[in-house]
Amino acid sequence: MPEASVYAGYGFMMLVITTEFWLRDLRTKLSAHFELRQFLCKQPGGFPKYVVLQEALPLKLESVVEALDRAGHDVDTLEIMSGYRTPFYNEGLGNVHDSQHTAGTAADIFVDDKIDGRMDDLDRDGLVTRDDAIWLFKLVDRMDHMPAPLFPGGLGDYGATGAHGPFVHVDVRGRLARWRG
Ligand SMILES: [Ca+2]
Ligand SMILES: [Ca+2]
Ligand SMILES: [Zn+2]
Repeated sequence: MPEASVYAGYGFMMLVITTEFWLRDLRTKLSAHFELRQFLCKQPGGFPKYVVLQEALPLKLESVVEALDRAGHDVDTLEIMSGYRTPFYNEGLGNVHDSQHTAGTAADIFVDDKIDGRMDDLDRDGLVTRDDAIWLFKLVDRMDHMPAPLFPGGLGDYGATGAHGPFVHVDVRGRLARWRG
């Protein structure tokens, strides 16, 4: 038997993955476009690996995929730069606003259907810049402002640094929060 501990409640899951035997199981699909492995804490080092996840998060990301499709971007998934974070890892990053990640309610995402590890040119101006993160921000913002939105939450856009390209923070905290990264 693979060794893993599963704690599950209402719309909530926590996994402690203790052997490498579980690598193939990390490809388990949580929803049509997302696999379990995409949400794991990216804390460096080997096993155990951890993930805490609220069901609403992959469901919201599914609605982002749908909205992208309607906007003419047919994508297989979203790149999740950072999903769950252990409190230790999160503190090391120094991200105060991003405490949602420790609750399994947040993902830092970008669209990378033309797989090069960076955001795609969503606004089709020929460049990959912060404007593409802002384009994605506005897409999710419109979803959150629909009548009776399913998974309202926080939203922040971020420009590129030496470490990463432009991305957007999305969460399902249950109320709106907006910021510029
Ligand atoms: Ca890309
Ligand atoms: Ca662009
Ligand atoms: Zn974030």
